Order: sequence, then C-alpha cells, then structure tokens
Amino acid sequence: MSDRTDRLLGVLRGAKTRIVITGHDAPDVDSLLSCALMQRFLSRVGIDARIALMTQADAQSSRIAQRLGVDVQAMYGEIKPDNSLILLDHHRAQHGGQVLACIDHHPTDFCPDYPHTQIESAGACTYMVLQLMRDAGVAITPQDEALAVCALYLDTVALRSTKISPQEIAWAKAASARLHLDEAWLEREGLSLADLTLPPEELAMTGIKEYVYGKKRVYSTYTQTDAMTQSVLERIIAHLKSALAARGGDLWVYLVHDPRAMRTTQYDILPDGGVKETRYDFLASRAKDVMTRVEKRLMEENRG
Ligand SMILES: [Mn+2]
Repeated sequence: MSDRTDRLLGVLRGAKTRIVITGHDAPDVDSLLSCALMQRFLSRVGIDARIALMTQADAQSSRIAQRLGVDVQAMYGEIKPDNSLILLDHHRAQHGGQVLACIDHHPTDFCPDYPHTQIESAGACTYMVLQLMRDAGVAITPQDEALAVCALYLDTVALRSTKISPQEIAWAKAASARLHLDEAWLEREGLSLADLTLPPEELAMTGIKEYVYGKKRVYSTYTQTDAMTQSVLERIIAHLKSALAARGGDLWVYLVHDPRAMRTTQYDILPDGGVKETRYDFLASRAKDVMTRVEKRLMEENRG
C-alpha cells in the first residue's frame, strides 16, 4: 500500500464520529458511482461508512446507476453537523459536517486543507477510487470495474473531453470489452445529446453546479448538442439572466458542447445582463479548462 492510501485509511480509522460519504449537489453519474465505490472499498477494509446525498440526482444519472446495480434511493439522507465527511467528486463541503477527507478530480489553485486531500486530474472520480482499491490490494469485482468504466464514459463526453488521459481512454475501452459492457450504450449515454424540443428553461439547467470563489458565487450549466440554433440559444440565455438575478449570483457560466464537431462555446452571463462569449476549438472540460480560469479571475477580483 502506498503512503498516501495508508494515510487516508489512518485518518478515517481515527474518526471520532459517524463517517459519511457524500458527492456534490445535483449528483451526476460520477458523483453517484464514486460514492458507491468508496463505500465498497471502505467496507472491504473494515471501515463502516454511510452515504448521504442531500439533493436528487437527475433522471438519466439515476437510471444509469440503477442499471449498474447501484441503489440510488438508498443514497439520499441527511448530513449532520457532527458527521465526519468524505467528499467525493467535489472539494468544498456544501452542507456542513467536519470534512476528514476529499477525493476529487476538479483542479484548483486554491486547494483546501483537510486532514486528507487528494485532488488530481482524472477522467472520473470513480476511477480515482478504483485506483485507491488497487493500491490497498483489496478484492475488486467486475462490477466495481464497470462502475469506473461507466463513470469515465459519462463524465468525459464518451472519452472525448480534454480531462481524460490517453491511458484512461485505453483502460476504459479495454475494460469495457473485457467486461462485455454495451459500448454503443456507453457511447450514446456519454454523448447524451440534448433534446432541443424541450422547453428552454429545462435545457438551460442541465448539470447545474454552484461554485463559491471567495465572496463570489457562480452558477454553471451546459447543453450537449450538435444542433444548437440562434433562437433556442437566445431563449436559454434570457432564462439564465433571470435565474442569475433570482439567485443573486455574480456570474452564470453556460457552455454549449458540440461533441461531434469537438467544439465548446462558453457564455459568461453577468448580473448587469451582459454576455461574453468565448470559443474553444476543442471539446473543453468544464472542470479543467473553464472553471479553473473563472476561479483564478474571480479570486483576483476578490483581492482587488
Ligand atoms: Mn466527476
């Protein structure tokens, strides 16, 4: 076992209160599966932990997790102020509790200082947990590996995002073949092209995340499509302007990912109604390419 895994387990064994595993709000597939896999890992090393998610996963994420044998309904629960928390797939606690450890793949220049902090670039947080299991030498079942494969496809636009490494792509493809997973299904779910006939208010809110950078509060959503039109885009942006005002945020970062053209467009929506457009000539990762830059800029504004 590496020093790092040893330290993580040492920190958890020293917990004075109930250990609770949690993912970020509006849990996506990677958040659900990384929590499930972390709980399995800990149970195999004799550490008892419960999962608590305080907000509902969307229909697609729940459906995918259920298909992989993960009981999503059992994951909802309360986080109490005295719980010892393990944060998965995010690194700033959203509901109180005492953070003991965090395992995350959202890069930041402003790393939190928990007893155990592991923030790395990786295609999926679930894959980081699988590596911890390998490192600890615990038994790994085909179903555990399937969770990591699926999270990689779903969190990286079917292995296309810049945040996934060539090694992870190679592993995901090989493991999916070895485990006889339905690759066409993984591909389709990973691309998850939006249905543009849905109401713009609904399209506007996919993948919502809230970020707190010092005193600034930022919201972000995205749409995956190869068929965005000017009129749909205008209606989405109009909706986001009022959503930003209603929530009193400082910025709304809305992304349009076109996985077929391999391009992303970023719209920064400001409280004064201004919209700034940035184009990427590649499929940008929200965590790696977009939010790291937004965070840096806003942290500088905080200081200034
Ligand atoms: Mn993730």
